[in-house]
Amino acid sequence: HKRQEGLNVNDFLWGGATASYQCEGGWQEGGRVESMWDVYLHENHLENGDVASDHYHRFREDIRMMKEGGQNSYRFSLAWPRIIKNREGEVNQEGVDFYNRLIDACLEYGITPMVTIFHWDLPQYLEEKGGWLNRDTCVAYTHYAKVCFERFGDRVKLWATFNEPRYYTNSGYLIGNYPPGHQDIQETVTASYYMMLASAMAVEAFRTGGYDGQIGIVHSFSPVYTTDTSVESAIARRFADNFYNNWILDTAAIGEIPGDLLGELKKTCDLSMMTPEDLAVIRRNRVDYLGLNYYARVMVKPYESGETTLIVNNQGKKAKGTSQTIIKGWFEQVRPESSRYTEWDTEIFPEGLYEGIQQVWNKYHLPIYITENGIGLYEDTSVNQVEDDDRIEFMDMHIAAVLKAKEGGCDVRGYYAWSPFDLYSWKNGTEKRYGLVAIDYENGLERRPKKSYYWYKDVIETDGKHITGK
Ligand code: BGP
Repeated sequence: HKRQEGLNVNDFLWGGATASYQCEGGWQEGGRVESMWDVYLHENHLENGDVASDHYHRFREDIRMMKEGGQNSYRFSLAWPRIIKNREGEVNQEGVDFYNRLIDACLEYGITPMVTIFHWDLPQYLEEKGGWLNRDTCVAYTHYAKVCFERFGDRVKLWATFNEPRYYTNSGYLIGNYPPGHQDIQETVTASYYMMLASAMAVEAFRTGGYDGQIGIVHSFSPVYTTDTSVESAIARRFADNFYNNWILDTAAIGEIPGDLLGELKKTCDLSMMTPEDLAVIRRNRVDYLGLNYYARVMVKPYESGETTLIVNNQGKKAKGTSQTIIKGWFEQVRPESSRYTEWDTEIFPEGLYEGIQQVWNKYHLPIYITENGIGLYEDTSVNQVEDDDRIEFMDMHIAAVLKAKEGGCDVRGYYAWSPFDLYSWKNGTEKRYGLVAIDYENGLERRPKKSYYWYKDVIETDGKHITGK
């Protein structure tokens, strides 16, 4: 295999991030088995990722464009259903070969791969046995992670065990808008716990295997704000911070699930799956770095009334303004009216990234990568070049926040645009576009760089000199 040359490991990583299900396509090729997303989307007749961006066939072209766009790193995920064939854990060599080609292409172009082991595409054969509600999945995951370290660890030095366990379990088990589509608090707690346990088990396998490099976790980071400085608001903030962040970050970085959170959960949930042996695994296997995906902050106020309500806008402008979060007894989300919002109700608040990085750095003192940041927009991609000035403005403000935190002494080591090219945005389909490169889904999936692609290239080449922060 080819080795990477010419890249200083101390270089700040500027890249783009994707996820296997969202970009690869080729869902029945190369011995890939079904994932829970294939089954869920097919059965419900929803827009799917059968073809997606066809990265499975065009990854060379995509990576070449990253290189030509000045990027020096690519964050992507491995599809478990391509690598492990069945519950017995047999390896699919064709899947391994595919990722070998992809990793080699990165190295050929001087691009540092940052590899996510699990970004939501659980093999259906495991979902059928209860998926993340079943501890056996932790064992299967650890076997899969070991296969990845063995086969790719000679060239991959930056690993993430999971992408956004909080978002995954919330969507799949609490809100119910993502597979498996349940709405159950107990299941949410069980699945979240098992994912964090699996993460720690993979970290342990990484350490005992003596692999070279760093292993971390990627979190959907929502720094919490309150409307005032009352005691009630401070309590609501703590509840919200436990709900959104601490459950993942404390567990991964300190090795401890917050005690006050466990105390609350214990009132209504069965926590007997948290055995002393497994809690010890969590405790002794902390991550090397934290990956933060930042889209927006969350502002909360004390809980007043109503049932637990979680409404996510997966319909864009058709449902603008309908998003809502109430966690009964804990907090209610507030929508700051003076703020700007995307068509999918995401607040635009770059200050939250600056303050959030500081909070995370001060609390955990671990290296930080901004593993995702970007804006979903409706775009007409039939033109020669999409003039995505809104994306440029968004990225400018957020990169300014990252650089300011870095200059202020936080150990931030990289920034990844979500996403280097257009891809399938889960339940939002392909009309919610994030890419720096447009994909013309109607015309043979042709790739055409948007204005932001050239803008990002200039940012990287000038080390952010032209960033305005406005
Ligand atoms: C993160 C996920 C990504 C990606 C991104 C944008 O939560 O890690 O997979 O999809 O958010 O979100 P969405 O596609 O829902 O707009």
